[in-house]
Amino acid sequence: MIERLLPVAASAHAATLDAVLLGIHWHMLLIFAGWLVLFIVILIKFRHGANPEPRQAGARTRWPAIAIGGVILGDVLILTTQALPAWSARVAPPPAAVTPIEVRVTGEQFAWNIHYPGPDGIFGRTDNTLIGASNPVGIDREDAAAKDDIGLLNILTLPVDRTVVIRLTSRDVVHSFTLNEMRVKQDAVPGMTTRTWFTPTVTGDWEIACSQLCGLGHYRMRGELHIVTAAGWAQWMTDEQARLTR
Ligand SMILES: [Cu+2]
Repeated sequence: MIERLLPVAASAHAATLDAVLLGIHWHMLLIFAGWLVLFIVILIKFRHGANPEPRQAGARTRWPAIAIGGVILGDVLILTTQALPAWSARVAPPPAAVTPIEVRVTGEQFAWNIHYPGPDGIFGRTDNTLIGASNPVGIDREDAAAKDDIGLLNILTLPVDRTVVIRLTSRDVVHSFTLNEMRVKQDAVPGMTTRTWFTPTVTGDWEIACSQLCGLGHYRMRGELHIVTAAGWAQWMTDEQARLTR
């Protein structure tokens, strides 16, 4: 039921993260209900009418310690069985057996600059002095490896069922690259390259969002995420290559 409140889960690791989220919320709900019951019991049991003389001694049973111990145990269980394994899987590199597609994403106020290596899979040289309206990532077309590179503003097109590694950085301030449906959120930090990876499992058209308040235009720092079929991606690549040679 609660799953329906979340964006569609469209990546291979989404179910794991959703399970952590749900586990934490059920735990919180249990604690909330427990406190509520305790609060009502205390209101009734220790009302003035039944206790004309105040008792200074405090708790005489072990129940408070048991209850707090139970909460701590629940926290430790969620951490060790769900949260830490899920986190370590997310920060580890993708499995060595897969050949991922690599894409570079550079955040700036207020856009996402996306650099695809093209069919050769090699990122060509980039030069910041070449950055312009038609060349958002400053691809140097003189470089042999750069001839087939694709630089797009705010458009991330990827094939379904292929692992993607995103190399992230920023040109100005800290941004946060967010693909809700992929359950991906990673800071883009100037002067530093961070990595995030995922495997889309569903085709669809969604949004790239920035989850870090990064300036007055933060609200419009929005890109497009298109997850297409393998054939659709091959076609997209052909179309982009045709645009390059035109
Ligand atoms: Cu931003």
